[in-house]
Amino acid sequence: MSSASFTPRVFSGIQPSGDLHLGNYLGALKRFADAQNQGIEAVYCMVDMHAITVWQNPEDLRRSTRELCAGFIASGIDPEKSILINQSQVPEHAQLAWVFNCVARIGWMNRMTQFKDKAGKNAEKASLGLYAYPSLMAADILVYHATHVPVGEDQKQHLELTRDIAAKFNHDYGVDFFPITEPVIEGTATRVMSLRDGSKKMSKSDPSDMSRINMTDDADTIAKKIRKAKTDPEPLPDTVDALKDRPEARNLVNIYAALDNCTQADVLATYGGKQFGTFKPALADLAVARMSPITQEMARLMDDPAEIDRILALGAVRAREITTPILRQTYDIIGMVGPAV
Ligand code: AQP
Repeated sequence: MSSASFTPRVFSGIQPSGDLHLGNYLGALKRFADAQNQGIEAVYCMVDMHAITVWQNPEDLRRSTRELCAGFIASGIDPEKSILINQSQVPEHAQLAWVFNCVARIGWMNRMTQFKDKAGKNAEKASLGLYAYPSLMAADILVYHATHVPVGEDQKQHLELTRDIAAKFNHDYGVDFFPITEPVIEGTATRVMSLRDGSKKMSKSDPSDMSRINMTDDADTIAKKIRKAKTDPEPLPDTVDALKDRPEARNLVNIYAALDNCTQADVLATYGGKQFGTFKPALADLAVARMSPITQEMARLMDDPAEIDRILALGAVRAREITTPILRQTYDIIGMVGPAV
């Protein structure tokens, strides 16, 4: 069964595993906020159980989870309209993940490039959780019967696996129970690249802080990072096509377009033929103008962690109204004895 026969519902998650950066904002948070008034129920999740697939200092995990919640709200997600949760407060995610561990095949997991990238040459020493991560991600989505998942391009392979797991479950048990989820990967910033290397995505775990703009950076830091961003010696071209083999230039143009809600062509209509000495200060001003109010609001929200905890606890109650019956029905389909559904 495609997702078309299910009530539309959006789910997406972000790991509280370090500082939020511009890639998370443009590839995820901003798009969630932009979509909020479309009248579709949405669940946004701080995926703390994914975060612990690599070791986290407990105090840092607590702080990052609250800061991420502050980041969602400061970016424009209204916790009254959308459901905001941290994953560990909704135990059905982990319970369904176990079922999916028994549906997914080891060969499927072996193809996941994120595991290969993160585990590197030391795969034998990686946690079992890091390996099984995509199965938990499938459960995160399908425990809500979510039909649409807005994400950055890096998550495409995991979403294909989610579809495979849903299809195999439905096939194995002869049901049309889980939707075949649609990834929503659109806009000019589905893959924001490192400011130091246009071939690598901007990432929390990059050892160089200069490679990313953090959502907690102040105006001077943002301006400095953009000034020092790697570029080539040519002026900006007049056409989008001419950016093809210029990854660093393309990245800065994409960032400008995403921050300004316009297209790459619009940016080049203004800056085509101009040197980076002109473009970078304009980009820095735009980035500061867009990010500073969010950074300030995050700091204000972080002054009241009890309020953040209250929002997450309320979100979990609302989430479980959806997840409890879906898990119960799943158990019933696979033959586990329990209350009648
Ligand atoms: N560079 C990016 N460009 C566009 N979107 C991005 N996302 C992440 N990086 C970029 C999107 O942000 C959402 C949450 O990501 P996450 O934190 O759960 O995933 P991640 O891939 O682990 O983020 P990082 O920063 O890359 O962390 P590390 O360094 O730990 O791997 C997702 O929608 C993701 O697509």
